[in-house]
Amino acid sequence: MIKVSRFITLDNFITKQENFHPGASGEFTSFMHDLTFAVRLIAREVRRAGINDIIGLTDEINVHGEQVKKLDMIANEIIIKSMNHTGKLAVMASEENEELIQIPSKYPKGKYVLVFDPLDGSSNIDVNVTIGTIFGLYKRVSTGEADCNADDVLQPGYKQIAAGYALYGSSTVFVYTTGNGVNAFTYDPTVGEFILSYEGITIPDRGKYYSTNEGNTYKWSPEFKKYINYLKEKSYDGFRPYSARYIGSGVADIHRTLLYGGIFAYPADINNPKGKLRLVYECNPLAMLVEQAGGLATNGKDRILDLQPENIHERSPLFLGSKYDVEECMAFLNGTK
Ligand code: P6P
Repeated sequence: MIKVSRFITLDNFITKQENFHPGASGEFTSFMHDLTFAVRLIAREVRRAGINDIIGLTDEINVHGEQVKKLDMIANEIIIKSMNHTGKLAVMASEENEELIQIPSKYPKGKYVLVFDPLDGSSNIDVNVTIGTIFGLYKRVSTGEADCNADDVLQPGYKQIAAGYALYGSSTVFVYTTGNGVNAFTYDPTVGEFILSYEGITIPDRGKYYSTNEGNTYKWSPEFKKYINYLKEKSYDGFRPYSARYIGSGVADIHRTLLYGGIFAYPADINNPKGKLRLVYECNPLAMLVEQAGGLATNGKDRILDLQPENIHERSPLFLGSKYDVEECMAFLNGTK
């Protein structure tokens, strides 16, 4: 799906975007160059995973008690080592690290705070399903040369100055926003550049797809069960019954939702009272992208981007996608429909 009126590389696009930000120092441009370098290194490892035989479980257990596949660790290390010496970041937080990732004292600190999930959807690595990297970027709030503190990463999502993801699928696609719309770039390894492939992504006001794990149906609230059953009913409104689409790799499911519309939902359930997805480095970046594309993202009650995180790895229920679909889902959840 190529929707562009011009051929332009990501580096040139970002540089031109500086015009939207008077007084831009070029530091964000440099940050994005460093980040997309890390993405290209991760893409190389993902593509070689089967050949390198690095697939398979390690004996490592991550902060959530889940066995970490080697590729998660490699992606995490690639991002940390690509970003910690650039002088652009003051601190980082990753799904794979229980604590904040401070900038080594031998490197200069910068003004940005990076939060990321290095390889989301990792349970799909062995079956060659699309996986991805998710990131959010904030301005540092602490001051001075001392180590940064949790306040720097526990900022509400509306304070993000940039957010995006990289998809490692049939091609490597980089999607991001700085608050001026959403653009996608596809990596062309023959020229070694990310090239603009979709300019100004806008999510349809309503879609025909719902994306949720129906294996959890018995654990859902009666209201959400009622909503999903409603979507499956025959009707003559030209939309219902919706089609089910669920890969189990959040970035892939949400990328499709962004382009085709509909709703992605990972609700709270009897086992996960706060849902499964992580607020800081999954829900907030994805919520910024979907809102910038004209959609909505809520936790079932409140706007995701307005939530005040209490800890780095906290979870949140997530309902995001087309405006009409999210609003209709909320009406079922609050009992008005
Ligand atoms: P379930 C992947 O592990 C992930 O964090 C998201 O990428 C994905 O949307 C979700 O979990 C899938 O969870 O419980 O449906 O397998």
